[in-house]
Amino acid sequence: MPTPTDTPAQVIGACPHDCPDTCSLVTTVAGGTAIKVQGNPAHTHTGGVLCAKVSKYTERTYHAERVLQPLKRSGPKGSGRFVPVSWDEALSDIAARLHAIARREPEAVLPYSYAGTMGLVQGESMDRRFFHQLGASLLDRTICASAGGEALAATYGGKLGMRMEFFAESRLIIIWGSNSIASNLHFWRYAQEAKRNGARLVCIDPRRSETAEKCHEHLQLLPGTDAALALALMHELIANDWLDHDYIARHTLGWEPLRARALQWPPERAAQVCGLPVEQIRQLARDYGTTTPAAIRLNYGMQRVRGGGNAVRAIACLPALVGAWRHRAGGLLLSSSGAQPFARARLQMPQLLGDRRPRTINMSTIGDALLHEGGGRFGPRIEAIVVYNSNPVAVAPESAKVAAGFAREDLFTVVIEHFMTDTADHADYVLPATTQLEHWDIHGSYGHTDVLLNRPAIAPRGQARSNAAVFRALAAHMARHDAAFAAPHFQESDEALCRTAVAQTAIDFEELLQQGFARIPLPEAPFADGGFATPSGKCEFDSSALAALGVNTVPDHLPNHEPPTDRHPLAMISPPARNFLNSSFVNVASLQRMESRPLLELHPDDAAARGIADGDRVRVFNDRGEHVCHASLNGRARKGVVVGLGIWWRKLGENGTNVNQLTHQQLTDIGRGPCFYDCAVQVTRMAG
Ligand SMILES: Nc1nc2c(c(=O)[nH]1)N[C@H]1C(S)=C(S)[C@@H](COP(=O)(O)OP(=O)(O)OC[C@H]3O[C@@H](n4cnc5c(=O)[nH]c(N)nc54)[C@H](O)[C@@H]3O)O[C@H]1N2
Ligand SMILES: Nc1nc2c(c(=O)[nH]1)N[C@H]1C(S)=C(S)[C@@H](COP(=O)(O)OP(=O)(O)OC[C@H]3O[C@@H](n4cnc5c(=O)[nH]c(N)nc54)[C@H](O)[C@@H]3O)O[C@H]1N2
Ligand code: SF4
Ligand SMILES: [Mo]
Repeated sequence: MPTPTDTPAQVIGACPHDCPDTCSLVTTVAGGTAIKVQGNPAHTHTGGVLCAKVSKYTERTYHAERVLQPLKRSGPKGSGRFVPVSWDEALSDIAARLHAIARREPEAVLPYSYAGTMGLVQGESMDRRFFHQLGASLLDRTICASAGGEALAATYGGKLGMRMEFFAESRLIIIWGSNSIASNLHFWRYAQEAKRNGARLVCIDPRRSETAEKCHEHLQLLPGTDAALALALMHELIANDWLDHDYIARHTLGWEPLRARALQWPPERAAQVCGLPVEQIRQLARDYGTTTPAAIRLNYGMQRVRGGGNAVRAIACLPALVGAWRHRAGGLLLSSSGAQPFARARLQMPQLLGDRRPRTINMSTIGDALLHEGGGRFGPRIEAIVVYNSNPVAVAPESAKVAAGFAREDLFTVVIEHFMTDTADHADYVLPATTQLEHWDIHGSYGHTDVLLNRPAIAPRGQARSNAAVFRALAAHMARHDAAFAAPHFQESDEALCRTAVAQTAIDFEELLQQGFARIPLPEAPFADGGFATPSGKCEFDSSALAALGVNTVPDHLPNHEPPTDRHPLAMISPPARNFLNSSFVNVASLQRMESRPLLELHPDDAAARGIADGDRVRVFNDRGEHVCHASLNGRARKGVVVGLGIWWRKLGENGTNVNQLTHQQLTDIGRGPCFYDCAVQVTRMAG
């Protein structure tokens, strides 16, 4: 840790946010205060550039509303009334409460965390050890990527794909279900380089996003119809024999059934389902079948629908059909996280469970789980929940139920946070967490393939503690009730945990200490000569692993759970706003100003049919609830689809809701994921 000094020092860190770019940060510190956070020019993928959000990281860190001391609830649940208490008082009481529940029914305790920080130490180390020792319920962390992730694993054997940097050499780039400019800015820089070298850029997205408008071609399809489009592309590849027969024969499994499936999808049929001009589909097939190298940047935006897993599988088959994998600038990238070398089991210590096998709760149905809906399916009622790195009351689907669950007076709730989020408002105890400038951590990426170290740049603000420090201290208090918590693995420091994460891997910790990042040694073209990590060693068009799960083994188009109806005739998607990171940064004034207020983008025809003008107050509703916001006729929404940009805090919404008031808890075909973009609504104009 740097000692306070008047000479500015520069500390190398890593961006902690749930973003595929995992930038290397340089924080300038003077007199113990962080002055500014910039992109590290020495790190190739960062290239000295940060997004607008993290450029404001000091504004977030020194925010006047940071929680800087432990707080105890003093009013009714959800009232947001708290009084300060000492760490010792808070932790003694929390340990006693958790112990009392756990000695009777350990599964009644539930940890709830996601990717507020992606760091291994602050995200999945001491916390996991603590809950494993307790025997608490396990959490199925499905809220973002599990449909696509498991679909990709069924097809390729893991979350692997093209290296991000080689997109710069591609001749055709299909950006599929991703607003790269908003959510993957450093990939967009490579795509721009390719464009300058003559590459064609195509975007597939129901919304005319910032990215779509900068591509040569935009296929503005209906949400949840990507598999139909992919199958029609295959149909055309077959019909015109734009196939790499040698690659198919040597490196794929199940070509005959996939071929039969694709032949059921002539472009005319897909055009109807997708709401696209048939010629646009034919043109894309021609481009894809005749351009080498061709690359697909698939992202998680398109898998938040019922058939999201099948859609990812259908798209993931395309590169093998044309042999795109033969070239390092060809293939597909959804996630590169499978390349991370970390010793996760050494951090999380699942062996602390012993022979206990706790039930697993799906985080995407936390509303039902807390309300104990589904009865026996969930087992014992959840009596205590410990939330960190997540804001479920704002981000989980069907939030009326999530909020009602968190409002249960009999639920003991601990929230470790930077701010009084919608979730923290419902806590019994709020514990102050450090930000990335204040703690150690180590990071992999799901976009590029480097490992980064985050060094603390400043001392913790107020009484804030890192997540790992909180769980160390909690374990020490638990040890008064249960000696198992006195074991040395509950005392490992944050810096030591960083070393444990890369112990016995190809990553040299000294290199990380010196320059802040290190490269994972990897082949340039992962599947040039096959070598898929599937059971067959091939790209599995037909997946035996899925057969065991009762899922169709050859990808197909599955219609949405909620197709539009007469009562709810508009499909709603709710992708992230550019200047927020999920529900993080929503309270940073300069960024909030850029996003103005909760908006619903509508197509001018859909607006006119409802007498709605730009800026009007509107009521968006379905049978689950209503959300009040303002109409935006900015030309981004297609007919029949509305876009509610996320994810505002509920308490900042006009009627105390956000878009998740409207979303439902049904799950994806593969991976048990949420279906945020598979949602039907109606919209009306409101007075005033
Ligand atoms: N600025 C910013 N960056 C972020 C985030 C953020 O909140 N803000 N969130 C981060 C996180 S957690 C994640 S998971 C990633 C997500 O990264 P991406 O998956 O790239 O997500 P988005 O940028 O939301 O892009 C999703 C796009 O998919 C479109 N879409 C919606 N439904 C469909 C569909 O059915 N088919 C197709 N083809 N497209 C569809 C949306 O209109 C949107 O433009 O981004 C990360 N980066
Ligand atoms: N309608 C709709 N809903 C969505 C989505 C959507 O596109 N549409 N996107 C979904 C996706 S992709 C995702 S990934 C989820 C994201 O959901 P979450 O993972 O819950 O992400 P955030 O909303 O950013 O909340 C993270 C919280 O962690 C806190 N935090 C950050 N760092 C630390 C730390 O070091 N310690 C502690 N204790 N806390 C910390 C932050 O202050 C923040 O409040 O939301 C999902 N919800
Ligand atoms: S949010 Fe993404 S683009 Fe922004 S600094 Fe972090 S890693 Fe880089
Ligand atoms: Mo996500």
